[in-house]
Amino acid sequence: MAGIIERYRNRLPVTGDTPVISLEEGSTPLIPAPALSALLGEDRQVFLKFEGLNPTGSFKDRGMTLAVSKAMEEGCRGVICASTGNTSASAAAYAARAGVPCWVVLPAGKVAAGKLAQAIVHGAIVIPIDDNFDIALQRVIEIADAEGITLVNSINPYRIEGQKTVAFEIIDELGGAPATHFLPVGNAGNITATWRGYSEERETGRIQVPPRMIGCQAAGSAPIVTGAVVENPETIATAIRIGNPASWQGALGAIEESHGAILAVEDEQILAAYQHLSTNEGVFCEPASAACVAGLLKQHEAGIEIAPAGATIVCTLTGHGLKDPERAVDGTVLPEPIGSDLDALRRAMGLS
Ligand code: AN7
Repeated sequence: MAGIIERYRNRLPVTGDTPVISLEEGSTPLIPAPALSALLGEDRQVFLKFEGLNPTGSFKDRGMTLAVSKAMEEGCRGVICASTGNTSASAAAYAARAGVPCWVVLPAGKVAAGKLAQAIVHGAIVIPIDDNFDIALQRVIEIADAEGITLVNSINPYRIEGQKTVAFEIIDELGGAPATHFLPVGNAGNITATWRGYSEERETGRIQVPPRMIGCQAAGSAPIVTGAVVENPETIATAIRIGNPASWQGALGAIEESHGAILAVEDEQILAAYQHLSTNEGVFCEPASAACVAGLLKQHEAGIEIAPAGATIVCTLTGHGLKDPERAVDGTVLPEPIGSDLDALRRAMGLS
């Protein structure tokens, strides 16, 4: 399967001269979630758009293929980003593919192990700073501008353009738009991009009514919910530990135009949703991704109708669970090794 540039070439700002730097991103599965569907009842169908199955394990690849391809077309000398982890993993991989240097500026100690490993293995120059993501983003904007290095955070317009393709795929798959679309919100690029994708499909006439967009922020990092910058954002969902989202206006536009909402979910609710997905649906996403399912469960528990009976609901699971193995294991201690005789195995299995 081709990557998103080839699949949606006529919908993206590319020409025959654009070198396509692709790892065959996109075309991710839309997985039915029977346990969540049963919970909502009345034949509502919940689907998980599992963006964790992109080449670097997150939705960022959709935007990065376009951002890096355009950077190469424009003759860039390298790429730079600030990141809570996934952008850096993706930037490092696409820069490696393109053969240009990549600098990543990260909040020290706040990036999940798998993401850091990816940036390192792809040869990025990793610069941890003693500050949070919001400060890191301000700094890389200044450096990129002064040094003529291409910024590949989502304020790069090609990132949003690439990421809008997730909506095209969902419509391709469902044959129409879902009634409601839940997704986690950090820097707010993805809600902006997904909404743009649906809006464009309304203009082409392929859908008549786009979904209500429901953004979910972690309660300790919920500036769009509270309407104020959070100076010291905190959450176990480190990917969305962001206090001053760059695409704040884009998020507000998506929520308003779609008659959607922006919700705050507590870390406990995020972890409960993460557990639900892994143990009941068999889908392993990272904590930030589970925030959107936490939002769905929170609304359901509050008696809010998520979608009409018989309607379709999509949750974007933005990143793979293997990104953050420490969270997955979280203090679990394996039993002491036993002898390999069958009796011992039967006892350990609880069969005798
Ligand atoms: C798994 O990597 O901001 O609202 O620097 O990694 O578009 O920012 C990651 C964000 C959701 C939020 N889920 O998306 C970064 C970064 C996962 C993420 C988000 C991120 P945006």
